[in-house]
Amino acid sequence: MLLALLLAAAPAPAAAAMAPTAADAKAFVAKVNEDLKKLWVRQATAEWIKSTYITDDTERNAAAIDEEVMAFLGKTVKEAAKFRAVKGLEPDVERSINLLRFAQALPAPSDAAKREALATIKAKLEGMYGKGKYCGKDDAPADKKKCRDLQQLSAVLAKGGSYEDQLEAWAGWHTISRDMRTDYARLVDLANEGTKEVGFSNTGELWRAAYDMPAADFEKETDRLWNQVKPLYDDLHCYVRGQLSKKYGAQKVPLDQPIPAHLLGNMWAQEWGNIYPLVEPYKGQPSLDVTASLKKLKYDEKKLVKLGESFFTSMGMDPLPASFWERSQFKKPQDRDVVCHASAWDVTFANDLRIKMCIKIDEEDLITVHHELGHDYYFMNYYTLPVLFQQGANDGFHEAIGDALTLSITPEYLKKLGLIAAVPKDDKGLINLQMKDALEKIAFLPFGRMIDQWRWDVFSGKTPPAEYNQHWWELRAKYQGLRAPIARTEADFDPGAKYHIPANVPYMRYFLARILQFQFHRAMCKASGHQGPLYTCSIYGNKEAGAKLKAMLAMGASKPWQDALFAMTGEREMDATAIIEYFAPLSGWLKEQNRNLRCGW
Ligand code: X8Z
Ligand code: ZN
Repeated sequence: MLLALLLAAAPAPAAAAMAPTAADAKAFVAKVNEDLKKLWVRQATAEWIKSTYITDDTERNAAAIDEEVMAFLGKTVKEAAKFRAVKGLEPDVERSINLLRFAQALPAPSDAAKREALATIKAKLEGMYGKGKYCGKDDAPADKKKCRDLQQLSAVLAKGGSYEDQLEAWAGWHTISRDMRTDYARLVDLANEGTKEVGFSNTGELWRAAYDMPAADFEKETDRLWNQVKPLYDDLHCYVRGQLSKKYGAQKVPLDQPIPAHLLGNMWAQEWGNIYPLVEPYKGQPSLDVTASLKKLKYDEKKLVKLGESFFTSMGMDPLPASFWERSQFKKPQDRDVVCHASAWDVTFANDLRIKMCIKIDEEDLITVHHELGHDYYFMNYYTLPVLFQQGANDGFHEAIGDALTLSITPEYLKKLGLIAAVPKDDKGLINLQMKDALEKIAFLPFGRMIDQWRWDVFSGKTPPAEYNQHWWELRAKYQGLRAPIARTEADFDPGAKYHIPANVPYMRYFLARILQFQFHRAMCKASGHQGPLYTCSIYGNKEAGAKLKAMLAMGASKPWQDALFAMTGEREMDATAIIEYFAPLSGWLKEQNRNLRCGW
């Protein structure tokens, strides 16, 4: 009797009682989606307020909620681990559990004080960037003494004045990040500590693991893609260097050296469209200058955004909700600091779409408006999904949508809008047009590839704080063929002068997007029945292409990106042959031009 009683009271074997079931996992995921949505709405609300009004208060407020989100995710990711081995998980449940690990770019340590430190540093660094201004020395001429922000300093480079004026603007902006160095090093340590707790060796590995393939394979993918496009970049670099050397002299721009980084019309030399007049292949062709016409036709910010929206609606998408027009920030406020770096939002994860920009009326921002609306149309098409699936198929997809549409902003389209006077007719016109496009699209590729190489190396410890700046310039030289225009030391922190470093936005997405957008364009052109070379295709107004795009957007992140790519293109690999095909005429022309030059650096 006693024995029987004892047996009955004995607990069941531990493993059997504890083992979670597929149903438990499903319930867990449902609850996480519910809780996370509430937290993310609060976080996005605080972020929106902070980004449109940078003060100590809004920064502290955003950091406090960020900390809550980090605590929740840290705890939840660890809880989720116990479901990974459960047999018979529904595919959506399994995928959600997997995605959860990548829901934050910088996981925080479970130690509360360290988590608070990480949240505070994150908010502070982005604030430092947003508030960044360069004030000239007291003995500087009046126009250089006053404090200038990124927009004003960038305008100097965009205009392309003297070597010295551009150098002053470049060096000036690169002073704003010097004080970020110590905080950045601390952030790296804290994030790595949090990352280890969720099972990755460092934060760079976590970032690389988020692409539905092993992290090591993803790194190889980025190299494979880069090697596909590198020859075209090298040809462009060679030709552009030759033209810069003619303008500034071979002493300042030697023909066998990396190019000084301040002469490409852009603060980071990431896109070179502003130096088009300097490198225009053929003079006397119809003008491609859209900026002048936008100003002449009295475009304002709203009209520019309306033009962007009309591209999407032409393909069968819905108009943007009324709240978009009430809540977005189009113009830089004059009375306060804001984060001017363009972004797109769904603040309540329920079609509460917005963009936040400090729009300039020029061609660059016409393109950026389409880019941002691409994000908003992604949001619009997937906001009914559980919040963990409210993401791009991978982050490169999200960045590629608006850009893919801009590949259909053809001369014919611009002429119809009265933004150019005549459509280029012959081969010379085509080469001019391709040069203009390549300065944006091809020039960007090595920049897109190198930024996270730097961060991967920093997170892995390969590059310690004492080598931050030196390694930055090694990579700038290796990938882009650029050099710092003046001596740099480890008192400088040049990576911090690029938004995505202090804002901790992973950057490989933009490299992938530059390649994917041509792949998407090729697929949508095919769907539209386009015949002829890829560079002549426009999908403006095409409902078949629109339907294809919509179907992919609506998938969000609910399936591996390979499935989303397949639905769109019939291909399962990211592939640079579309961008190469697109630029075939320019590629041949560049080779001819560079015949007698010594390319490389
Ligand atoms: O950051 C952006 C967008 C917001 S997602 C404006 N881009 C990268 C950059 O500015 O560095 C778009 C192109 C690359
Ligand atoms: Zn973007």
